[in-house]
Amino acid sequence: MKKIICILFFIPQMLAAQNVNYDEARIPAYTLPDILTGIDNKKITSAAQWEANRPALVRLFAENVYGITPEIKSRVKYKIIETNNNALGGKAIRKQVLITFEDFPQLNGINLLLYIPKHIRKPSVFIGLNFEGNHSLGNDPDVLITQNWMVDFQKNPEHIFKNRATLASRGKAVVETWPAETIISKGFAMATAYYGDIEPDHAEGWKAGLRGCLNKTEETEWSAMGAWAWQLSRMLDYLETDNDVNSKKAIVIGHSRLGKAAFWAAAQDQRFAAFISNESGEGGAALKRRWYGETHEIINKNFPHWFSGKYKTYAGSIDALPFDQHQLFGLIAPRAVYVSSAEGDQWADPNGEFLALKNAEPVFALYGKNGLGVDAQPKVDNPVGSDIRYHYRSGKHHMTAYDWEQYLKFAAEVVNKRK
Ligand code: GTR
Repeated sequence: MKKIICILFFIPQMLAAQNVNYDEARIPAYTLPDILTGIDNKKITSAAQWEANRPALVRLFAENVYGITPEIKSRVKYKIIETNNNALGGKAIRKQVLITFEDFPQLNGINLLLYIPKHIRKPSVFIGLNFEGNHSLGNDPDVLITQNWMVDFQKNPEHIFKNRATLASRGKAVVETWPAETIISKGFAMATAYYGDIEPDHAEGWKAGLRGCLNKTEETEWSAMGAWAWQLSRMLDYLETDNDVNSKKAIVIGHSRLGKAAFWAAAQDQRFAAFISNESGEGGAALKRRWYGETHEIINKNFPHWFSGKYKTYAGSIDALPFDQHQLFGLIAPRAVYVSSAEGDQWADPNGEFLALKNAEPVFALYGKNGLGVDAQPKVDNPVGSDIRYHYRSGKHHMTAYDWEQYLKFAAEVVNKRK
């Protein structure tokens, strides 16, 4: 398993090896745009002023990076495919909900898998996308196998054959991002869906996905990241109709590319009560201006569909971007946020992830929220912060039991306690 993840992770690094820097001392000096200067160039000194600045800042990120999410008005149907009141050894309620869009019959719809602990009434809920279908996450035999196209992450035809999941791939996810039993035992619900339900993750994938339904060309307003973020909001729409969970306490979480999508979803959609970035790196939690690990040029070369056409025009001139990712964290305030990096994941620029969150502190302070409590990136396995939190884990690019231990603590201490 670990070997597969390493291969996956290192391919793009090998492709672009000549441009990759892992030496902090070689990073050219850069200046971050002042987070407390509004789009109108006026100084921001109150939460109200930050709120007033919010829509224009979201718009700026959309225009330049993630693409503009169009107004999509399609009638939505929720079909509860099945419910089981004795799932996960009798500890959880399981629901599988098919979300379809009347105007886009070409799409199979979003298959939402929901586990709800039985010992808590209306629990907070972790919500996020998964890499290889709901069935790949655990050994629950009744979870439906996704029929949709998927990236051949594993290079193992027993699990993914001709870009489709096989029966044998149940419980065989390349990244075990969702420990359902642990989440349930701590009194939280989880809601997840396969990210390829809305757009297959390849350069031409938009044609078969939601963006294709809208007849937008790839290079126009929005991007695959935008479509996946949209998917997360539609999953939350459903949760708002489900009385068994507390949708006001929805914690959007994502690993790696799915962390980038979750970040953009949380920035745009303030209904998400909290955001957790697990090694989302370039295009996610990491500062763009730092020449360290994956860069703007590399990510756009390897994944041209992830971001908007406009974003590509900053190749070689990233300093010209009128913002950086610390401001995207500012857009999460005053909600709770957790960022995690891993020592064996220098590709994601762990220190750049820390610095982005650190430089967002002034916005959280406007709302009376505490900062990280440290000035420099902490040592490994030493979580810091209270309202906003960060850890630098030992080990590789992954989402581990250690990560979840911190997230569940954070959810109990911060998210559950908020009004
Ligand atoms: C890598 C990519 C990263 C990250 C990762 C993943 O190949 O360079 O930005 O998104 O994939 O999603 O696993």
